[in-house]
Amino acid sequence: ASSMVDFTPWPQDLAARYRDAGYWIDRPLTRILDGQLSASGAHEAIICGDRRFTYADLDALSRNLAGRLAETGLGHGDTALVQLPNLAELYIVFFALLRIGVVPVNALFSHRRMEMAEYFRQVEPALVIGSRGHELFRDNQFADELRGLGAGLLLLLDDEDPAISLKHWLTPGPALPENSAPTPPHEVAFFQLSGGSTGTPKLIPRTHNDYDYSIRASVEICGVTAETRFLCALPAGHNFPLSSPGALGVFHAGGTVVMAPSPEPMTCFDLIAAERVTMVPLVPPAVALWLRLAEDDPVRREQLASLDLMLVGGASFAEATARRVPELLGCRLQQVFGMAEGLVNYTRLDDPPELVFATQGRPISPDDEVRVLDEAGNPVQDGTPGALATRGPYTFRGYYRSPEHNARAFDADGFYHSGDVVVRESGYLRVVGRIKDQINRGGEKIAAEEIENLLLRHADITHAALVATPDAHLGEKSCAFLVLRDGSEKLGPPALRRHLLALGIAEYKLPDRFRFVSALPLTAVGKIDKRRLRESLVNENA
Ligand code: J2J
Repeated sequence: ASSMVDFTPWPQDLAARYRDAGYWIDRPLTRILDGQLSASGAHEAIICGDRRFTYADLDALSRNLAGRLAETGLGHGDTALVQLPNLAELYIVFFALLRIGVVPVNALFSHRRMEMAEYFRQVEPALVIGSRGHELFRDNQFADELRGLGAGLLLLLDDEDPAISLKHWLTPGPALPENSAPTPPHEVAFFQLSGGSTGTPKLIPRTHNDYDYSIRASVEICGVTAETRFLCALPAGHNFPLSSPGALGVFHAGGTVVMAPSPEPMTCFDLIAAERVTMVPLVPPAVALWLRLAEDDPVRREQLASLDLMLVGGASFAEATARRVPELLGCRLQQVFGMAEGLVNYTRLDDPPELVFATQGRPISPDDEVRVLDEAGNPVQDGTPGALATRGPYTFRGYYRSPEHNARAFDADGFYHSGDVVVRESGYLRVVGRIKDQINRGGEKIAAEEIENLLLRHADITHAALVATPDAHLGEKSCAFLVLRDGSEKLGPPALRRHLLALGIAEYKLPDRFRFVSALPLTAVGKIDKRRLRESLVNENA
């Protein structure tokens, strides 16, 4: 194959501007590793359980895999669907695929059959890499299905059979062919996952140029250095722990990434103490758990002595909680408001406390253009809430193969409308609401329409609406309002959960609550009145 993976390019004038300003350096993302080899090949890049990988190891292993994959004929124009847990292999595979110009999607480990099948359908991967530790690949059924659908090669971490064992494919083999290379820097390097608000999960093509800029700039803003010891406890493929400044930012600076299986505080505190971790990105519910453990147990709190900086983002973070971070955890706080589509905002390390605690920061780049718009699409005054629209040197220009959705998500000037409601003051943003039909369950995003469609596949359900309901721990939980067919048996939550799980959705997408109603309220224009549904839940709790 020698075609390219399609994407919507930036207009020429903007692309020229981003190059002139030095944002786009026309080098592939693999330069992040190449840069470390001469100076610090022996330095530790990744600590993963009792395994330690130097930069030289990371380079050699990714080259081993790249060489073997290239030998099978994989290269430009090919895509890969990858689903790995928080292990060093996730980065090794990522760099291996980048090296030979195979464009990967990193599915989350929490994704199940529905999400995996959907990503598979969209990118038609020639290669699938999964793990026997995941329910989907425990037996051979799903793997055989994917082979039948055209996955020419399927590798599984820890398989017995060397022919398909990722561990075996990482051992030295055929050398990387001279002519194999990453995709051109202005083309797609990999796909990021969209949190989504539509019926099917959308993919975000990210180019080397745009992603690399967001990483280099984030490294500056977050003060990442070769001394940084970064704890990756969020799902490693997610945009936040990957790039804001993320593991890739740490590799760029020559620091060390310490893998954790989850943000669960007991394990993380032990790892921080043992590996002298200095930096960690977290979502707000995890911060709350960390605060509780540190508060309850002074011995535990001492384990955090090396921790210098906590980045918090992904969902609304209450100011009162933010203020407790330095006090109780003894580290600095940096708020992050980012999106896999591009735009990332940070509070700055030298910002005064009122900005650090009460805002979600300002954009990375002087060339991030941000508009805050009223319902008619006109700019609002500073201090007034409005819908966020943005374009810039690392904000994408179109979802993969989604012309209809792109027509709605982008305006005539190429600004991406994120669906967030923000207030801007002196350039700093606060996230105050949302107009997209999405539930943000502690940083995990749920597209209401996706779940409603799946609920409606149940023979006894005639109408379904999924809305957010406030939750003390997660910030938001989901509630499904259902109208049942006349005369149908009463359906209980367990049966409904079984229905959804059988369809194969990730567990975080299961509605936390169900409410059965005789009809859904409608707005004047006949749409489901979700505001009223949300209000009825709040009143219920009062
Ligand atoms: C409120 N809402 C926030 C915040 C994101 C860094 C950090 C986070 C993400 C991320 C990311 C928020 N306060 N601080 O990609 O690089 C909500 C908004 C936003 C959506 C994006 C990164 N930080 N959000 O969360 O693609 O609604 O990226 O549009 O998963 O999360 O979600 P996602």
